[in-house]
Amino acid sequence: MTDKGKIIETAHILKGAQKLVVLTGAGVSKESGIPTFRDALEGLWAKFDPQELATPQAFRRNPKQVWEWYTYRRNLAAQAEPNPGHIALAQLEQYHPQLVVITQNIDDLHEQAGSHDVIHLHGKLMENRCFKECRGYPTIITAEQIADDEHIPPHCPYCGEYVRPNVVWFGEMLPAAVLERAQDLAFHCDVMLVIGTSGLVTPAASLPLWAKQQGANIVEVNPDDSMITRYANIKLDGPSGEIIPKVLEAMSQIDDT
Ligand code: BV8
Repeated sequence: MTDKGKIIETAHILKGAQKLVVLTGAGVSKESGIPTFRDALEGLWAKFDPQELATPQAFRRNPKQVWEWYTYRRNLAAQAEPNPGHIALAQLEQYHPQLVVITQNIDDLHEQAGSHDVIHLHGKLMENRCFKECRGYPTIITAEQIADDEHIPPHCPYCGEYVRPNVVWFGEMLPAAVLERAQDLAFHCDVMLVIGTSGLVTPAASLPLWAKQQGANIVEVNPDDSMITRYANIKLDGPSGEIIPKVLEAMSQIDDT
């Protein structure tokens, strides 16, 4: 099937979905200038392997290095704008007002683009919490609370321990309520649109598989193949910033009469 044919078929599938769910990974933010993890292993972060640094062990071993890595990523994210892929995903809400975007990303570009219900499986880059959870999980520490703290990383204003980014590191459990909601959506959707993920990290990568196993239609958008490609019903090859707007355009051309 031609790319144009796949775009039109995808438009019909998304428009006709009863319960559409979206799952995104780092690829959806690449055209906003935020390197993906795959890039990171070769690219900007070549000297920092995310799987090494994004762990509680790395933070215990070298809290300053880990904190500064997140500061670098926060500065990147602060300069990033939602790209046409994020914006088109938000426009999907005109057809599916209750649309949920489940993301592995810790940036807030989906929210900035206008998506109203975003589940962050792996936390939020711009939030911080006490490393020791001194007031329960999560003990959120606001920017104001540490504004005058010169330490790197800053110290928890309640207990004096280190402050850490409010993200899920490798080897850490995802917040139970977050994972339960994402799983419930995967178990009950009839279409899952999977964008910009290599499908390597679990349990996030299991969501499209669970959706497939309960009969959902899996539509994947990715310039490369991923762990999801082998069971996707449709694979749209290309960058999401190009592909998703084309799908939205095709949806608007569908005559509902
Ligand atoms: C857990 C937040 C229970 C932090 C992230 C052995 C020992 C210990 C653990 C494990 C183990 N084996 C497996 C595990 C479990 C582990 C895991 O999956 N490891 C992997 C590496 C094998 N998972 C966990 O630890 C999770 N917790 O399982 O708890 C447990 C506990 C203890 C022990 C066992 C189990 C927690 C995982 C969460 C980690 N935190 N992020 C931070 O960001 O700093 S993960 C992080 O990496 C991202 O959030 C994301 O999930 C992942 C990167 O994946 P992608 O988003 O897919 O990005 P990637 O770069 O890989 O791919 C980009 C894609 O985009 C590519 O396909 C590319 O082609 C495409 N693309 C490129 N350009 C575009 C594009 N697509 C569209 N448009 C474009 N323009």
